[in-house]
Amino acid sequence: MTGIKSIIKRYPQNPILTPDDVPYPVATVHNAGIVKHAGSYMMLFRSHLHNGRSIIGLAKSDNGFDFKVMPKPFLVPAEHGIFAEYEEFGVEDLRISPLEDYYTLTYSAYSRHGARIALARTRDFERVERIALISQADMRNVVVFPKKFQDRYVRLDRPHTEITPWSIWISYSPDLVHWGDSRLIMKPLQYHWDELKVGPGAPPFRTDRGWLHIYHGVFQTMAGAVYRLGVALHDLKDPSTIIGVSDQWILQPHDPWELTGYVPNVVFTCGAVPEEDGTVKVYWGGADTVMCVGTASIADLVELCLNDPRPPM
Ligand code: BMA
Repeated sequence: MTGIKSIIKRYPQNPILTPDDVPYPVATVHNAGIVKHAGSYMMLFRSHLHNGRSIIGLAKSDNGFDFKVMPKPFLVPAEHGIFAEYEEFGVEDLRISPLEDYYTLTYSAYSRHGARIALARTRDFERVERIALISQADMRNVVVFPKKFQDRYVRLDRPHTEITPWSIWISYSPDLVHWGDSRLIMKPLQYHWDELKVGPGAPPFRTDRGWLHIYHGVFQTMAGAVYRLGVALHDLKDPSTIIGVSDQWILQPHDPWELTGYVPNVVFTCGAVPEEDGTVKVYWGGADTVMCVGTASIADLVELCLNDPRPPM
């Protein structure tokens, strides 16, 4: 039914988290950042409240498949100061990058002024400290590499513009707060599964051959947009150089909870966990309503980027 060899093997007990698993009232559970911390999988997932605005919850697991949601939300819109002004309409699609002594958290802050990116950090998934708003509007989908390159932090992001197709850019920072030297590095490809837009997905992780980045791509159909996942490989020393982008998607909506829900035909990732056995657990929101997981061989994903590439631009 998927039409291509399934690169990501879906966990048979998907979905792994639904609104019913959350001990406070929510309409959805999706687009979660995830990381392994002190032997546990920590998942920071997005939920729509019943007023249509989003907050971030925390779920924990020992095996990456069975998650328990904590009784209280992890991050809700700030009530004071500059963050309150820009988070008024909600916080969305959080990514987690282990960086030095902290986990760096990047998320979309929504307000009457548009969508922009906020950066926060946590050490223990109990206390969270907001650091800075790191973009203007209109920006979403910021992922930070889990390492510095020549003393600078590096991020991928996706500005909105009507002038060029929605594409992936790279930027650099000495301190995680001030960003610059921005360049466009990857664009949607015309008449291709990701022709409408591409955007960063999970924070990239290191492989022997390069940094592997699982991104999302969108195709417009007569029945609306379809969100799928793809994969790109970035140079180990210079992440602005893309070594290869798989021509094929690696996941498309297929299961009933991916085909219908809050937004139909969506698989959308904000997190993946590489494991020591050479596999990666990829986490995605199904139809913006539930959380799912699947497993892929890292070597297979790398091979797709190297052996079956499409041009990055
Ligand atoms: C994007 C973002 C995601 C969402 C996706 C599909 O623009 O809003 O949070 O999962 O659309 O609705």
